[in-house]
Amino acid sequence: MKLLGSLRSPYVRKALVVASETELRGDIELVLHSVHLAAHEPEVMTVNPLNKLPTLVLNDGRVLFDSLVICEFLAWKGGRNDLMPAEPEARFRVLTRHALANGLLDLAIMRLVEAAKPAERQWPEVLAACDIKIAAVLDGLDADDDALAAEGCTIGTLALAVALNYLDFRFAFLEWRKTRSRLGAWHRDFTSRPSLRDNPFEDTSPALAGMVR
Ligand SMILES: N[C@@H](CCC(=O)N[C@@H](CS)C(=O)NCC(=O)O)C(=O)O
Repeated sequence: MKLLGSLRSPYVRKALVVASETELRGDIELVLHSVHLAAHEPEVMTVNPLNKLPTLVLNDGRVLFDSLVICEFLAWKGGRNDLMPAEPEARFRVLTRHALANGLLDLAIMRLVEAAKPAERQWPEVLAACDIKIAAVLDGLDADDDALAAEGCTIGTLALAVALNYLDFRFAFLEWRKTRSRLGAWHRDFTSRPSLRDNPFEDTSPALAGMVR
């Protein structure tokens, strides 16, 4: 299988982490691409007209996206039903946890893109609204740490661990742990998993350095 990806994309990292959890990482060739909302990458577009990473190309040519679909596929292929349970109550809980984590990532990326614009074209209301929503997500999770601990390791909690790591990677200035010690403690324990340690973010692109805030 080929995974079209980038080591600075949190959605790609989530797929790689799930690949490690399911012991399928060795079956995946990571093909690096650089994509941007304001451009398109012909090689990615050939298999995914949305131009999005991650995109998984199976050995028989079938193509899977987006990251949740890829994660579900890997959990199924790796026989890890616990990562995405079939029982409806557990399944909807995991899917909702995943939606919250992916929504947090969407807010972080939106903020990154807005902040990277020349100052005269930035929309300060968007930046402020992103900060309010990101804080609300984090406060809610901090208050709900018992449920988080009870969930164990699922596609939802793996996605959340990656999303919090992404805040550390791009938004260290937010210091999200400062007022959220319970969420911080959950994240510290959870990120000792080898799947998370073995698939770090990497960014060698100097062009992006200015996009951090
Ligand atoms: N909902 C998608 C989001 C993926 C996504 O937006 N990836 C970014 C990289 S971090 C991308 O490919 N952007 C290129 C573009 O929007 O053209 C998923 O979960 O896979």
